[in-house]
Amino acid sequence: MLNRTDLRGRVPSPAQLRALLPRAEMDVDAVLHQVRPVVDAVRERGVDAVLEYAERFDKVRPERVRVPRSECDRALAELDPEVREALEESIARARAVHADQRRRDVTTRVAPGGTVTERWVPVRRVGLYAPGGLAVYPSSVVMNVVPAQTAGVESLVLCSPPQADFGGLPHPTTLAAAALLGVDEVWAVGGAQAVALLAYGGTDTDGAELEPVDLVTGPGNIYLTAAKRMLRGLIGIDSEAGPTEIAILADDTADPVHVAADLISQAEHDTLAASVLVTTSERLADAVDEQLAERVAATKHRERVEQALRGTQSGTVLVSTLEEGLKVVDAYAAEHLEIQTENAREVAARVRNAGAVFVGPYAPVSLGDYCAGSNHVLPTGGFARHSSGLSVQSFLRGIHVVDYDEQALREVADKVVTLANAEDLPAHGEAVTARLSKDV
Ligand code: HSO
Ligand code: ZN
Repeated sequence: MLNRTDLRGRVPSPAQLRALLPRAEMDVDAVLHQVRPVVDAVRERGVDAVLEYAERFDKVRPERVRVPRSECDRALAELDPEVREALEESIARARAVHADQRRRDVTTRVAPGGTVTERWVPVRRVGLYAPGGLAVYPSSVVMNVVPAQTAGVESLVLCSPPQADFGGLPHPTTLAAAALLGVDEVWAVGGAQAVALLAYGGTDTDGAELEPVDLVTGPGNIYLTAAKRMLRGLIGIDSEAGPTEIAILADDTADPVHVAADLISQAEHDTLAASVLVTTSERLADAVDEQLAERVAATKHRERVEQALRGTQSGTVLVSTLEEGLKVVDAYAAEHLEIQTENAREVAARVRNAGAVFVGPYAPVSLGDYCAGSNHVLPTGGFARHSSGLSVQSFLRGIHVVDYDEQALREVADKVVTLANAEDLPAHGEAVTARLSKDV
């Protein structure tokens, strides 16, 4: 069922491997020209433009864009109690993990009287985006809100598209998740308009103000991504999210049922999703193919899954050794990487590039999607080679605070002057000597 590439005994260079394991194409630049007029209109006409686009794209024109707090409370009261309990578990675990990961300020005494402190300061105001329509992901609301709150972001606003089926409000599960998390500013706006409104701010039909934000995070469609790319600089953004990916490094100790189930689980997201098996065992590869045929036939989103698994972005790679397998998965740099091998922990410790690593037979990616405590907003498209997933860190800036007294400055003054002169920037040196004119 999966395309097969046999690299046994001939694993090529990382660059060649990347060509052998192509990503699905998502050409954000190609839609920039469609998104620019939307961004310009929201900048010039604010909420009026937002409402026009709601009519055009979401097929509903809400009376106002800001969602009253009472609507979030109502959505929470009406939420299925089992879903509520599961969301609460997800939130509690994510909070525990993220709280431990908040960095502490560090002060280094460089010389007597001279210190540099790295002070971690939260971004003041953040806009979080939750997609609507087909993709209603309360779990992604959790994964964006929890690290922001843990970082100490004091002002959070959630945007999600208005839904015709819900009277122009965002999806009720999204509203309920916001209420559970204690986010009380929610606006019903989607797509590129949402990013523009968050960046420029605006005034609602009833006079409510949306104050511009400093940073926007959260997944969305290609138009939202294009708006983020366009407005980056005026606002900060998280990394651009592409279609989801799972890679599994497995040997013949892996259970083909687990492997197949996990490959299907992420293929369920999107026809462009990538499911990649890297294995030392041809026997396992065959057994996984058999399992896939059986399970895909019975899965709810069969067509989508089939298309994703048959796409050139998915496949099986045969390797001779786990060593070679590690080279392949490192070159690929998957969003999610499962290690289903003997001594999985040791193998996992040797992975260099992955958004998140799932170790052994009892850590499927879907555990991480909802309830492991880890974050599920992870780098796709090979970005794991240079970037991390969303974390508390994404909402903090490290500010270096330089604190030297006279003696400490005096001691290093000649070095500063020398370097300043070497760069032909003598005024830099003079800023030091002017303070120490007595005897430098
Ligand atoms: N696997 C997705 C996250 C998600 N899964 C949300 C289910 N809901 C990207 O990491
Ligand atoms: Zn998922």
